Amino acid sequence: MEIPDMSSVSKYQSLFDFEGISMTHYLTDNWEKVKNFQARPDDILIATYPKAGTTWVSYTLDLLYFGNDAPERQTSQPIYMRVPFLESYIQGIPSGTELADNLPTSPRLIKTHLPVQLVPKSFWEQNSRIVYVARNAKDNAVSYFHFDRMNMGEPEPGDWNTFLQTFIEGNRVFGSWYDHVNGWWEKKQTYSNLLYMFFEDMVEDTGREVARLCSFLGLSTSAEQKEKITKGVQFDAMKQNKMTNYSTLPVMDFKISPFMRKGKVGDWKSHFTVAQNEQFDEVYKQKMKNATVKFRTEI
Ligand code: PPS
Repeated sequence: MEIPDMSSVSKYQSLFDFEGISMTHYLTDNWEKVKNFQARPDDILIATYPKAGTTWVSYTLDLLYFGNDAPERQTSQPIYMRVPFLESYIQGIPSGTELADNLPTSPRLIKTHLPVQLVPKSFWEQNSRIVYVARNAKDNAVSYFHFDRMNMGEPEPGDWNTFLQTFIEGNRVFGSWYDHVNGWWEKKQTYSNLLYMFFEDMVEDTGREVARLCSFLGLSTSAEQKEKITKGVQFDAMKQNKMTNYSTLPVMDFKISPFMRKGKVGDWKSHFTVAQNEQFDEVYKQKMKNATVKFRTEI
């Protein structure tokens, strides 16, 4: 595959308020097309707050649907081309809407990090299936910090403490983690074609979660196939796999941090100081006081 030229992508993107959410231009400059995107009834939207397990679930779904197709798909097409990032509009690769419009597959697998209220309305009108993945706030924050260090299209994170404070304030790209996970959780109460998954469950028992996905999607994948897929989507396998580890996307500097970094539950313990943890827990209690969604910070 051709390595995209992304040399003009700049780290010095400032965040601005977009419909009440902190965003950068790379994610809003194509907004008319995103807003008017035509979803199809068989589309599957993979929605997450950034760094919650998007790539993991995207690749799992890709294997479930297309794992037995022409081998070139698995060997020469990176995951970000197979599963377009809907709102992405970044130099060097086609926009998310363009890629999605031109996907030859059925179903189309489409990725988004949008909070629920900004999802193009055609997904709801078409009753498309949606898989939402959530990850506990502490690990999510740590993963996001390292991503903002290594991704030249993301705003500077500053040091860990500076990053953490902006994360708590909801001032990172795609806004507040708290609003994101709660907004999607509430949607699940009224929209039955939404499966709400947790990163921690995937780590605890990937095979069980693959089976859950199959049952939600009405797939009659054989036990043997499910087992093969469960193996293929393990952290080490995906880290080695050039098509899933993002090493083909030059906007990321793996010398700073790899995309497939640790893939663990509880890595926050090696980042949070005692004081940061106490402050975080205090704010969490406040922000999540009316929330019914529950997270595990260790398994
Ligand atoms: S992105 O940029 O928002 O699309 O990133 P996303 O894919 O949502 O999240 C990246 C984190 O998910 C981890 N990951 C995995 N963990 C365990 N097993 C598998 N197979 C796996 N695939 C991706 C990845 O390592 C990032 O988490 P951290 O904690 O940084 O390692």
